Amino acid sequence: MRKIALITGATSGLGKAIALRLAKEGYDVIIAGRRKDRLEELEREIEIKYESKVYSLCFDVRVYNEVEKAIASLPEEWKEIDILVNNAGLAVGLDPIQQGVIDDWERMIDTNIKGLLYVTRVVSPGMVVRKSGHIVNLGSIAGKGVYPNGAVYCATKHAVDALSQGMRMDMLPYGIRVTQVCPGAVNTEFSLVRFKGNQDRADLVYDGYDALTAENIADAVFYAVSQPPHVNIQDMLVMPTAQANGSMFHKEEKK
Ligand code: NDP
Ligand code: 8X3
Repeated sequence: MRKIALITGATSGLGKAIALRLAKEGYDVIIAGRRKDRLEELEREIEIKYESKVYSLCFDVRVYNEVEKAIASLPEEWKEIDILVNNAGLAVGLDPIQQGVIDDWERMIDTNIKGLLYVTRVVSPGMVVRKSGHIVNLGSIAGKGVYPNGAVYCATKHAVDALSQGMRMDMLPYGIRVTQVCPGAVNTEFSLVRFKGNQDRADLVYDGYDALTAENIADAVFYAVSQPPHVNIQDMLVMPTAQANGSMFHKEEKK
């Protein structure tokens, strides 16, 4: 039977890997993000590699009207979304609270909390009517603990943890599964965004150990969505072997 997955933040990193993996596994995928050129590129890649159908939606998850308009614009044959992967998100800055940059805080809160809520608010009523669906939220190790200078990002991911639990309760009568996937460090554009384009500083985050790859997390998402209907993987914490928690890493000295 045909299954449709909507993946937010599909222009990079985890979202792109998840879209490719789900397309490879036979899901038709709706890929979303703000960068149109990257959506077009991914659309072409999926069309060349896989038989699955692909549809792009370009919108900013922080703007409710844009979210509503984009989802409403889906052609009839794309409207019944089976799987929503709430992946779009970011960290901006790494500062103590007393020096925090207000605009950084707003970008994180608006994207990671409000954006996830907006997309869920628009997509979930259809799942409720059909009494079926699966929502996968990208949490983080930052939602399980806190590390210095990261309080606001960590707070947004703690919110994702709480929202995942709440969604599970509210959608329980409708058989909708809610999974939270919480990665440790994954080598994507995440740190480049956090450090506002400073590539050297971003590279240091992944230096001296094997960080996770986006494909490792796509594996985890596929594992969750491919379980039989009576099985819900509620929460997955996936860490690099060399990372114990949000702030403890075992890094090898550079030779
Ligand atoms: P990337 O920076 O590589 O990708 C982030 C994606 O989010 C991009 O596709 C970007 O698309 C999208 N995005 C950001 N802001 C918006 C917005 N306002 N509207 C729509 N889309 C947006 O980072 P990752 O792939 O690493 O991050 C994906 C998720 O995984 C995030 O939620 C992150 O918090 C989480 N995570 C990441 C970890 C890591 O170490 N990398 C670890 C734990 C969790 P575009 O710019 O085109 O809009
Ligand atoms: C991203 C991982 O450790 O930078 O959520 O918070 S971390």
